Amino acid sequence: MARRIPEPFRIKMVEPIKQTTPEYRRQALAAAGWNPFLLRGEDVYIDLLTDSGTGAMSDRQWAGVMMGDEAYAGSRNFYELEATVKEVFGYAHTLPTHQGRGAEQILFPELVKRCGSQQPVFLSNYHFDTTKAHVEIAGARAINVLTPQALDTTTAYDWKGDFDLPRLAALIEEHGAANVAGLIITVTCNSAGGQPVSMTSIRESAALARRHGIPVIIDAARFAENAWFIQQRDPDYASKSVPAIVYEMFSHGDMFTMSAKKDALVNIGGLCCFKHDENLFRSVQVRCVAMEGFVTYGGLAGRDMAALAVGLKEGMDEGYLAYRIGQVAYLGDRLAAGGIPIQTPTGGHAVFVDAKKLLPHIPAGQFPAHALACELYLEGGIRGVEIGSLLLGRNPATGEQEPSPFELLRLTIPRRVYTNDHMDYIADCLIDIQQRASSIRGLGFDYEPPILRHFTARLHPL
Ligand code: PLI
Repeated sequence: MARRIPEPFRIKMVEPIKQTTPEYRRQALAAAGWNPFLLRGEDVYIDLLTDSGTGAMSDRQWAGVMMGDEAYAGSRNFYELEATVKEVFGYAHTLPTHQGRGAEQILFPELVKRCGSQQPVFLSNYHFDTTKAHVEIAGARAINVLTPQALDTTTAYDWKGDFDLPRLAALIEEHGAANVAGLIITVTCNSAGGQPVSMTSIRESAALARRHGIPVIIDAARFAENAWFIQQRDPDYASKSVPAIVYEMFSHGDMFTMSAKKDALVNIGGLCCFKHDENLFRSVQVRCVAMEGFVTYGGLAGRDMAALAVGLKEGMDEGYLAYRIGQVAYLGDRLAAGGIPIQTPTGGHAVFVDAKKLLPHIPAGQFPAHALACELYLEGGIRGVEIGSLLLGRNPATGEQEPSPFELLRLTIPRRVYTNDHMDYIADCLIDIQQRASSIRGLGFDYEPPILRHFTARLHPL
């Protein structure tokens, strides 16, 4: 077995986390309506709800925080951030935003306006939930064009974040290029399991869009993890550095939106950046002032921008990335060795457990992955998140619950927060649960909100 990569840092400050008893957890979960989203964070021992804004900042980032320039306009930290964006991505124009969805809300309406179509669409390998929401709020439709290889969790494939390129070409023909407001390349592809997009898919999808005059947007939340996968898996890039691969990836885009809460290693922040297009930048700036904040802070404090500028570079450190993605892979390997079905290979930021396979006796309408999430909390105080039928919701036309193609439990690993011993504990808990899998029950609703129900629904075991 390959030697595990240990943490490339030592710990300078610790945050105690509460250890609870099974009885305490049962009461806490019942009070939360059997919905881990409604638990108090302090009742969770290991929190794997998301990798967004949950990472640990470095001493250099905290030093940056102390150097915050809180000028309303023209903060020094903005100019440092803008210079870092130019260096890392080669993009001329930078707007800070409060987080990823802040960038989406100021950019997409301008792209729709510019497209001028009555039936605008965006095409993406896969739109993240908020990305889809902002596409729809801007009056467009969000269409996913993911490689079919991603749907088969049991068969390993290196590039499960890729576009289905023939289908992308067909969709551009079908809708007419004039109706396509943008091509969104999501790196890595979160919804497919944190799976990477190959340089070939980035290059060819962007070239196809460019031939049709369609703007190319990169959803850059996990840009560094994607570049690391390219370096590891594509022999043409084995000798290139991660920063060089990042630069090349972004050379294929016209603009990017970024939730900096992931690979840029900050607790809050986002970016909306443009390679050349000054006109578009100017019109998005106007929206930024109205919705996010003045153009040199966009909803962030000066100190947040300082930490972000440092984090953009730290997130590309190859020693860190080898450990980071190695830790996720280690958890996946331990689970797979214990017989737990997972999406293979593991992605950059999370392990996705296939609850449809682990709990085949629970039908989609009784939410097997959510039942597994509850059981994992009861077992070990660990909080994961369901990506399945509960998240999918009902068909708005028929009101029927339709089964989701996936019933997954996402175990999302925050960056630089938990040790490899924590990974062993998570694996041990899930392997113990597997012994009693057939006794786990599905859930029914006590309260079902009409939209985005997974956040606030209240349920009970059947
Ligand atoms: O949560 P925001 O607003 O900073 O970012 C939205 C967002 C955009 N794109 C992608 C690929 C995301 O993964 C994303 C947020 N992801 C969250 C919150 C997650 O838990 O995966």
